[in-house]
Amino acid sequence: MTVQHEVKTLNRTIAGVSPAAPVRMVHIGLGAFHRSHQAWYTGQVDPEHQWGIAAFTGRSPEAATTLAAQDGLYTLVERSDDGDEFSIMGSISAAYDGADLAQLVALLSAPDTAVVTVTVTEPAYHLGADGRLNASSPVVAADAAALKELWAQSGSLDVNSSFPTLATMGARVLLGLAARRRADAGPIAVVSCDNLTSNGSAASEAIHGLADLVSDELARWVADNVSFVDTSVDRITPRTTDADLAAVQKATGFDDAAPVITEPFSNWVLSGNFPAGRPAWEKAGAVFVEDIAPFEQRKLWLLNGAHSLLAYAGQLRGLRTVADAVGDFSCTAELEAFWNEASAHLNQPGLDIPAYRAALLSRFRNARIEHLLEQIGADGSTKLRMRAVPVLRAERAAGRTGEGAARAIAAWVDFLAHQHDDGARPADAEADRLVGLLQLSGMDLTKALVTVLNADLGADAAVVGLVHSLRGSW
Ligand code: CS2
Repeated sequence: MTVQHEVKTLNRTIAGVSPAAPVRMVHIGLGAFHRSHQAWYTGQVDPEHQWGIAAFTGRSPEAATTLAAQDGLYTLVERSDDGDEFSIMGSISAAYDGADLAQLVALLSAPDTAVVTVTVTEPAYHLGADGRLNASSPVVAADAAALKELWAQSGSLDVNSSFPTLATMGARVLLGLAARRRADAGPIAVVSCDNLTSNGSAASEAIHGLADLVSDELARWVADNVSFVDTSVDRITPRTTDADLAAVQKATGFDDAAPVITEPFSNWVLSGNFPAGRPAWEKAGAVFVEDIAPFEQRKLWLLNGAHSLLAYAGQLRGLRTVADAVGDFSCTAELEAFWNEASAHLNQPGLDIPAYRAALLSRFRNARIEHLLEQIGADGSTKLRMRAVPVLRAERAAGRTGEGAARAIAAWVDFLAHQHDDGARPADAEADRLVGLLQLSGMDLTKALVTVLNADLGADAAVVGLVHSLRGSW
């Protein structure tokens, strides 16, 4: 006999979750990763309910509409080899459409708002291969012009009446910061939680770099009042599927339209100041360090670098998930070769690379986490710049070929070429440029795509020759 359970609406009253905490943090980029990571850490360490999060979407408003309808609540499913654990998370106090600049301005003008966290994905910082703000990108140029005009009209980005349309994270946050300056609401921390090299500097480039284009006075205020914190963030969070929605409803009885699936593991390393305070994230295991570089490199090269290699080499071999790829002999051999190269440049004490690699392999093998290679393969042009290029360069500087890292690049080139032959457009923020280059073939194509990642490497005939020789070996 099947017992029919009544499905309950998910809200704070019915779920018995405390009322929403007052907002002290603003988040930009309301996706699954924010909810499995920063929102989870905050929920773990805030028993007095002092640190509510107001989360804004990055692009479409959809995630905010869904979450707002459930009072900001969602189920976090921690999925291990042994089973699932379900918890209802309440640290998000409010969810808004990222285009709702009036809300953003109001919250950033409030002295109680102490922290802005950001997860908008790598390309959304609009930085060039040199790490500087790409001021000639049409969206950046349009946002800079809109802010400049507003500044010229009001002398302070006074936006009481009408708001401009701003597309980029940098411009939206800058508008909010300008309002904070006008309100004299004090200093604040901006915390990038995206997988970028020196993500604090990247956020500074995206925001402060734009302020430089708008007004010297505003740029000075940002320099004096905004602390850009560097972080290394880690928690594998695949896309939620329909089957997950059904499993959550079955296990909890709640009709949750936005659950998040994640692994039990999580890690957060931070470096920088919080001039207006912060939640005690260290109580949930976050680590504060002076020098983030070694931790960031360990994570970006060993975890993310491996992910990108597996994403392309795995899909070229017809594989679907990370767990499938680490079950494939050729993929794991390539993975180990890449890891050996990267590890040679991770020598700082305390990194414990052998244990880190072993733990990564078992995380990747968690077959209950359906982490799609296709999802990881998106935006390769930005990701490989930080995941494979630094290892290749370090290997060559040490007098070696860097074949392991070059193979990740070769896999990307072949993957793009195959996709193009099938008539599919690359899932990449630089798709237009890539489509143009994919008209080329042979060594010309290899050289052009290596140049997209790094101009010096593209000009190095030995590197281009090596990458080219590794193509087609899947
Ligand atoms: C992945 C990351 O999609 C990707 O590019 O490499 O999202 C990865 O799963 C996370 O950084 C894990 O912490």
